[in-house]
Amino acid sequence: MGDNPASRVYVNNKKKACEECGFKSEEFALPEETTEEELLSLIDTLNKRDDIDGILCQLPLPCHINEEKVLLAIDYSKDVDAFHPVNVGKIMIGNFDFLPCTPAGVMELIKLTGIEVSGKECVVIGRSNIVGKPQAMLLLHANGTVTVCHSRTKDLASVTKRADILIAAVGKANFVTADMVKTGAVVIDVGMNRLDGKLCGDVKFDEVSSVASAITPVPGGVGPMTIAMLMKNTLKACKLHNNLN
Ligand code: L34
Repeated sequence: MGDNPASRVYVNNKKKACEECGFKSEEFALPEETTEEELLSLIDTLNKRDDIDGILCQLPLPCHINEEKVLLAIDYSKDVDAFHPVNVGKIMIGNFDFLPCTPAGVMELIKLTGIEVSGKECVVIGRSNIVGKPQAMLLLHANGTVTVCHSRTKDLASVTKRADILIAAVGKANFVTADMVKTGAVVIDVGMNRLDGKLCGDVKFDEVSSVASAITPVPGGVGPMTIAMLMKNTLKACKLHNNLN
C-alpha cells in the first residue's frame, strides 16, 4: 500500500520467486489514500477465497492504517509471514505451522553452512517484532544461549564481543564495526539500508569480514533467504488447506 520504492523492489522479487516456483500470485497495489476499512475489506475477501492459500500485506503501511489491526485480520492459516498473534504465540511455544521469513532464512543460512547453534553464545542486536524477537526465539529453540541487545543496552560492544553468532537487525548502515566482533564469530547482516542510494547492511562488511569466520553480504544474503522462506511457507499453507502431506 502506498508508494514505497523499497517495497516495490521486494514485492517484485516475491512475485518473481512465485513464478519460478509455479505459484500463482496476485498483487493488489492500493493507493496511499485507501482507507483502513477498504484494506480490511480486501483482506476479508481474500480470507474467504478458496483459491488463495497465502496472504501477505507488505510493510510498512501508511501511518493512518493500524498495522496491528491489519495483521490480526489476516486468516492465520493463510498468514505466510507468521505475523498474526496466533502464529507468534505458536512460535513461542515451539509448535508452529509457519516461521517468520527473515529469522527462518537466517536459521537456514546457519544450518546449511554446517554451523552448530547448540550451546553457542548468540547475540541479536534489535528487538523488532518482525526480526529481533522471533530471531531470539528460533535461536533458543536451536539450543543457543541468547542475548537480545537494543538501544538501551549498556556497553553494547562488550556484549556483542561475546557472540559466537552475531545477528545484526538494527536498521542503521555500517553500525557493526570490527571492534564489536569476536575473532572467528559468525556474523549475519539483516540490515537493508540505503546510503546515498546504495544498498548496504548494518555491518561494516569490509572490516568485519577480516575478523569473522563467516559473514553474509548485503545484497545477496538474508534478503533472498527471506523470499525463499516465504515460498516454503506458501507451499506449507497450500498443503494445509488441501490436506496434502
Ligand atoms: N509483510 N513486510 C512483510 N513481510 C516481509 O517479509 C517484509 N520484508 C521486510 C519489509 N517488509 C515486509 C521483506 O520482505 C524486508 N523484506 C525484504 C525482502 C526482500 C529483500 C529485502 C528485504 C531482497 O530481495 N533483497 C535483495 C536486494 C533488494 C534490492 O535490490 O533492494 C538482497 O539481495 O538483499
